[in-house]
Amino acid sequence: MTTILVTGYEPFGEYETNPSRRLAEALDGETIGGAHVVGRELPVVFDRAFPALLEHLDEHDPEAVLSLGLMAGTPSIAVERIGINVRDHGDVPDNADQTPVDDPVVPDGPAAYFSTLPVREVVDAMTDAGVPARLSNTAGTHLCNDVLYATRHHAETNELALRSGFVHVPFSHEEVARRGDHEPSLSFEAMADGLEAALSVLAETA
Ligand code: PCA
Repeated sequence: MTTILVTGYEPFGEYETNPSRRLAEALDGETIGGAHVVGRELPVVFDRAFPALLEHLDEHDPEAVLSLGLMAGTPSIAVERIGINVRDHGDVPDNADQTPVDDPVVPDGPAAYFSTLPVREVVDAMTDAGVPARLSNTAGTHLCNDVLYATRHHAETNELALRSGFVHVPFSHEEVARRGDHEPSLSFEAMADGLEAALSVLAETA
């Protein structure tokens, strides 16, 4: 059976929750489109996130990796097209208080890697399922970009068939309501439906 690894992140910065972690938890153990889904959490620490992902790759040997992260402020699910070789905390230190500026993810690595997931089909599957989604051309320079780039670098340099990519999600309604702020949000159920549609595409194209 095909295995797909889904990763989400622990909370970071000013936020006490991270919907990507809850989504990875909710998807863990599901069978979608005939594929077995393994959902795991990654630390929001520059030197630890990809090594943690690598351990999950070694343990589960997935055919594809769909990594998830929070993009506060996005009104829809953002399917990332590209990861760049830049590590920059912006104004948000990681959870080990590291604050890299203009560093590479991989010294002397290529400038960028495209996601190898069928990104446009994934967006279409989400919107067909009634879930707001779009293609995004920048995953930023924080941990989300880091893992997108580092996973591709690992697959390319080791000539692995592993497909991988990244999806940013907004907050869920409950998280915004609990904090009492006005960030854009989607229902948790809608985000889970969108990811299920995405995983069906990945299972079909495995
Ligand atoms: N979002 C951040 C890092 C962890 C997360 O969930 C990002 O967009 O890079």
